[in-house]
Amino acid sequence: MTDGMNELLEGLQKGNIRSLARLISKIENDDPQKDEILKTIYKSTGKARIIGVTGSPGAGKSSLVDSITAYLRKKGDTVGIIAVDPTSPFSGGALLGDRIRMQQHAVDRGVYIRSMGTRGSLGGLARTTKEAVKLVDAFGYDWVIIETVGVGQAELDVMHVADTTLVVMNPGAGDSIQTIKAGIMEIADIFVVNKCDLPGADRVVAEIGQMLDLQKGHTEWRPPVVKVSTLDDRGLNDLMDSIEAHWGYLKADGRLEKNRGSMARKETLEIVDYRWRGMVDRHLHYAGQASEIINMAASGIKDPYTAAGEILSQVLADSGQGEDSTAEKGGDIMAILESALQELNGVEEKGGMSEYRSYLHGQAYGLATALKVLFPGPGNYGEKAAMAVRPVITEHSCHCGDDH
Ligand SMILES: Nc1nc2c(ncn2[C@@H]2O[C@H](COP(=O)(O)OP(=O)(O)O)[C@@H](O)[C@H]2O)c(=O)[nH]1
Ligand SMILES: [Mg+2]
Repeated sequence: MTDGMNELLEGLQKGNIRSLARLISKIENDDPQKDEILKTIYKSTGKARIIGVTGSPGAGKSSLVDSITAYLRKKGDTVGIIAVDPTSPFSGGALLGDRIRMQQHAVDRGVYIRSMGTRGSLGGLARTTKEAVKLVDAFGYDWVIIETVGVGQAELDVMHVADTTLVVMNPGAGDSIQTIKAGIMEIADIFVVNKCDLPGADRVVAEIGQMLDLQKGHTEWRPPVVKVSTLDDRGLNDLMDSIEAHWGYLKADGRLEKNRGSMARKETLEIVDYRWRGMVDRHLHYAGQASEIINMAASGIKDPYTAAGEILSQVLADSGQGEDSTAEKGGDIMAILESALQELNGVEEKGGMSEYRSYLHGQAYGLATALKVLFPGPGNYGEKAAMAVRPVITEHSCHCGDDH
């Protein structure tokens, strides 16, 4: 780690906001020391309460975050905000935004607002945002609020790091329940019907209620539906009460630890995935055996299956210390696969979270395929992997099948 970087990390510990901002920029720009940064700060994370706010553009997410922040500041809590919403920056039209901006201008060190640029993040928006949340958490803010537009997989993925996720809706036809994506419904811990000063709020509340009645899996926590208007903050106290109630629910029976543990597990798999892909990319990028093999596949000299197998062997051999360690790596990959399957089991038991589930499916298949190619033959890892994923395959196809 360079001296400059150590200085920044010290600054972070001492509560220097400029250090925090510069570290987030380094993460966004995929700095070579990024992994080291995240490794160093990890032990300081886990203290902040993380709130996710998602919903359609214009639903009033930024305004709501403003209101929540003002509420929390009045209590003396500090708040870091990560906004992934390029269409509606905090400097935009939100009325009450002025309140926070004024505080900021008065050097309110208790609030930090960061917009994540969709351009800047080389490492993928979801990952970069999650990493920024870690930095803000490590900095020591009591709360981290993440705002994303609920449009794509990346935005949904970000919401998994939140302890409590608010889905913001509005009165009116344009935001009718039918138009809301299933994935968003699944991640909601609390529904906020914002702009309840406009007509039709009760109808939306009723529609959400009906939808919740139809859904299974809310036996333990049925997401409350709270009417709010950020114009005069009516309903804000109810919302904050609901957030507290959800926190109480999480704290009971170790759910919070379990959720965060499952996040760390998912994160580990993502890092393995990403580093593994990086290793493969590096091999394919530079002239050498791997890039020659892929060229042979391109020109039809080798079939893609053989070529893939050879490339994987090549990458493993280069990354390790010869053949002995290849066998060890088989064990390592097998362990990761087992951990993915275990996670998958847990997720399936809980129901819901279909996006995460299919992510884990993909992960398991990818690892099993790698093992089959690298360690073929009876009794080897390939066979073990095939057996390990078999129940998942059967169960998965059952979900998709007709009437089993
Ligand atoms: N009538 C009404 N308008 C609101 C309310 N909250 C936000 N708005 C307006 O809705 C627009 C979008 O708000 P914004 O917070 O930027 O939405 P975002 O895109 O979801 O972040 C702005 O013009 C706000 O002034 C509300 O409670 N009632
Ligand atoms: Mg916004």
